[in-house]
Amino acid sequence: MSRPKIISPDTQRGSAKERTPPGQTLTAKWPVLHYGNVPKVDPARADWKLKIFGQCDAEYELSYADIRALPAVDVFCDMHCVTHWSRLDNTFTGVATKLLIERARPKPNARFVMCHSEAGFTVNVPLEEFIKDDCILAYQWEGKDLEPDHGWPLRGLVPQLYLWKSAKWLRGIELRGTDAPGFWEQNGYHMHGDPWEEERFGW
Ligand SMILES: Nc1nc2c(c(=O)[nH]1)N[C@H]1C(S)=C(S)[C@@H](COP(=O)(O)O)O[C@H]1N2
Ligand SMILES: [Mo]
Repeated sequence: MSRPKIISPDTQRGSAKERTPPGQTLTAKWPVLHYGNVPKVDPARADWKLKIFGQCDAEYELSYADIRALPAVDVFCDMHCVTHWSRLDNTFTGVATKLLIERARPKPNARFVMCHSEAGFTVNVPLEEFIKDDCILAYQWEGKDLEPDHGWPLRGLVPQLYLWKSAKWLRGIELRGTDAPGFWEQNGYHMHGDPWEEERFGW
């Protein structure tokens, strides 16, 4: 079955050098970064749900099987970590955030999302940016299921922002009328996190 392939706009900036934001160095490996331990997650358990809630008219939950049965897309994108590494030419597979968010029918005042992960990790993203065509909830990388270290069974993917905005081990998306700092933002990271503007730290 052939899936739609979405080309992340930042991959079209030109040469590898032109695709590398200021202050970043390219790596061929995919480093692992997160706070705390890798959670043990069994998405086949009945209590594993992805919840879409908050400022919307139709809150809902999905099981992991529900998510894997939804239409999938491939996203070709670059990753930029605030710790100064970037990795070009990645293909992730997952479900379009736009499809998931629209189904919840956001209220007109919904302008931000807070992603909620295992163990209480959170990250904030403007709603408009979270539902861009190349933003997905990903379960595969290069055609294989994600490794637990990288967020299996499900992670956010927001390629136009620093990688800390891509929550691993995702369990919920909250629609909000106001912005609020997530875990790393409370620890000094930028509220927005655009790598091209070097929005690394501070609000
Ligand atoms: N749940 C969770 N997701 C997270 C984090 C975390 O601490 N917990 N760290 C973020 C940070 S700081 C980075 S750089 C990326 C790293 O993703 P990777 O380990 O797959 O490279 O995950 C992000 N997602
Ligand atoms: Mo990070």
